[in-house]
Amino acid sequence: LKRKPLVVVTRRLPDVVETRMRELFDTRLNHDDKPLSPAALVQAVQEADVLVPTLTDEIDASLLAQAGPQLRLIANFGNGVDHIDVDSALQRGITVTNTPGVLTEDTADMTMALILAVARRITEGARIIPEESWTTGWSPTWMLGRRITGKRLGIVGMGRIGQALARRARAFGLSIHYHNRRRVSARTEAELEATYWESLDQMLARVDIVSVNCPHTPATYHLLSARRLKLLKPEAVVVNTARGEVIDETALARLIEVGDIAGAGLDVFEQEPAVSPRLVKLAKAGKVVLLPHMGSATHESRIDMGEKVIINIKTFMDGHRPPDRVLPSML
Ligand code: 8YV
Repeated sequence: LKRKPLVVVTRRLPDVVETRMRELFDTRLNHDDKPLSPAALVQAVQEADVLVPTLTDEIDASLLAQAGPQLRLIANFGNGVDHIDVDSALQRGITVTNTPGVLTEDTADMTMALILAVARRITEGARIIPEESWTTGWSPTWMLGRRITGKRLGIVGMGRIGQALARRARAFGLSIHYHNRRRVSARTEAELEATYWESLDQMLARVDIVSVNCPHTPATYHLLSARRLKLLKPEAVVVNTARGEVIDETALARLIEVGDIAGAGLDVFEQEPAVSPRLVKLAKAGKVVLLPHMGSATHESRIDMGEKVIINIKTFMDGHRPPDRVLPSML
């Protein structure tokens, strides 16, 4: 009898996903839900046929160098693979998969929520009544935010999430501008009434809201650099539900502090879970809205992500090409 593959999962996953995994594979789960220690991660790559990591696991070249020859697949639970040295995995003949498509709508919702939260001061306003500080009552000039209808949204990265955001933003009366490595199809552009900017610099100088929706790769690290952030209008707002590393966070904080950028809504940070004290201070002052990496955090997304992981493992183990292979051209 062929033995079942040993699948090592680094974090707790929804119950239905774990149950299904146990039925299909010889599954080693992590009931603690704390990230595996470096030693436990080494042990995992030495024993597992399949590793199921998440973004809290650093799968770098030195870890992969310690992997046993039985490790054939890294089936990431999540879309972004910037915590995995994909090149080094591929060189060792290890296939890498991710979970695209199933968290698109939820992440786009959260992006829209951040845009509204910053522009209309929602989190700031939501603190007032619980803190019992609504003492003076309503006033015509109090808690004024900025209208979003009629404003220009610049989307950096027009993939699935960028497009899902564009559809939502159009319903809110925003005009859609985007920068991407490649222009999207004429049909998609027409459907979204989106204007393509080959030059990110030119787009940044013209938009009122900029949303980061591209992956973090060597090419996008600090894509929104200090120099580029300075191109934004002083009324502009920056939103990020992708990866912290795409924005020079220190420069962003500084520009908001001095009033060269109006505010920001951030769900991701350069050194998670640590967040720069300057950003925290700005959040207390109501200039920025900070969320702890919640973009795809719905029950539905997590279950669908788990199903994708299972399909990728099962297809691979059956000797076929898994649907969500990560290829070097994507990085
Ligand atoms: C997850 C994400 O929270 O998919 C991604 O890239 O950032 C989120 O969906 C995380 O990746 C889970 O590993």
